[in-house]
Amino acid sequence: MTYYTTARNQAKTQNSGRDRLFLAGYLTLMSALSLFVTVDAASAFPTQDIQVSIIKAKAHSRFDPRIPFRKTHRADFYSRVVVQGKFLGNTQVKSNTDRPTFNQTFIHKVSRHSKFAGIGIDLYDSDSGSADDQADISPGRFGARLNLMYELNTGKIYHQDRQGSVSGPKTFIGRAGQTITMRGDGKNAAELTFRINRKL
Ligand SMILES: [Ca+2]
Ligand SMILES: [Ca+2]
Repeated sequence: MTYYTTARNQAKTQNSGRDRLFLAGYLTLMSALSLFVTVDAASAFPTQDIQVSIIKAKAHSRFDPRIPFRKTHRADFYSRVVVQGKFLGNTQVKSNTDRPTFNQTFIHKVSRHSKFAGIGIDLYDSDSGSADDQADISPGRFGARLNLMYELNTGKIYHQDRQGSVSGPKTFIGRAGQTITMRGDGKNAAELTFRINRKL
């Protein structure tokens, strides 16, 4: 009985210690959050949301070896999105289909003081047991990645064959809100349909 009481008291002491620890952690978190909010509100830079929607893809080459009576030769596509050098995420992998539909949107805030935002879209064929193959969705001589330049104040979208400076060669391909399809012409050719929206 005595032992039980002692054990219970010990438990009580431990609990209040844990409560204090929890409270300290909570306060640290709250002050960190308030700091974050303060900094965000204090920065007078207006931002613009850039929304990159990966709609669908289509294979124009075979990505996996053919095995009789199986559909495994079809591609296992997923796409990855980078805006202004920041990796925003991957879509889901759509296994064994050469015409996957993704309909996934990635959002990135950019300062409206920037004139252009660089957007990179990759399409990969997932492979188990070896490195994933990159599909070519960029027309032109260079690279498989789709390098885009998005002009913030006009909503114009440009393709750059080779990722380079803003002043480098670029081709106008459409505007914000339009559904755009780009097709690669090299090894592992495929096409990707996407849309870029902006929320002011
Ligand atoms: Ca496959
Ligand atoms: Ca595969």
